[in-house]
Amino acid sequence: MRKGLIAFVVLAAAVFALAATVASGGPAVSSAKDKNAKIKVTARQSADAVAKQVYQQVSSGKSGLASPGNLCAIAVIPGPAGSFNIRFGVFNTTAGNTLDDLIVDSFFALGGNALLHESVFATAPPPGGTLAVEYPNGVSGKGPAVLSFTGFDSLESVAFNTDPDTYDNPAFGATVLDMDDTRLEAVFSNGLRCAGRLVFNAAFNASIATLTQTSP
Ligand SMILES: [Ca+2]
Ligand SMILES: [Ca+2]
Repeated sequence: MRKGLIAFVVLAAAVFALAATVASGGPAVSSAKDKNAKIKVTARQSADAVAKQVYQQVSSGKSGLASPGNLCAIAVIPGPAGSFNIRFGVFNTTAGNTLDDLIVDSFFALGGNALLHESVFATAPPPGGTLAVEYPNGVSGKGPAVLSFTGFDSLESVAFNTDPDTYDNPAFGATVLDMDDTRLEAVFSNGLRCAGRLVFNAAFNASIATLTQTSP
């Protein structure tokens, strides 16, 4: 009798564990409730159009956000501040360098509490070039996103979405404002290195990072 009970408990525990494994089965299930992962095509397209407008105004120098001298790139996430559509537009503003690698690090985002990027999706490569997601690629990301490009020439752009989460909640809905203080690092041809951080700009209704030269 007692053996039977123990066998039942062990079996029940095994069934429960299996059910829990299936229920938490990776990004597909966790992202089903994640507002950063459910972005309509039309929302992405309008974000890309807004990002381009912001880029044109910021790169003209009239906004005062960037002086064209040592500006290397501009990254834009269109608002509003409470939007869950974390769609980046990144623009190469150099005079002749290709942008080869981009690192998006949100460790200081969410008011210093850190965001990690579970996935990168809906990518748009530069015209005539390629975009590769180096990390996270096929795994649930646990930190920064890393992208590499070919043919990302001056005055061209790329676009992509990420799904930012917290370290204890893989379905966390991060807003555009939560992304503030995300650091972007860009590696260009000929040894040029540039970095900048995202700050939500109410006048543009967008989060903007101006990447300026750090090396040489
Ligand atoms: Ca999320
Ligand atoms: Ca997620």
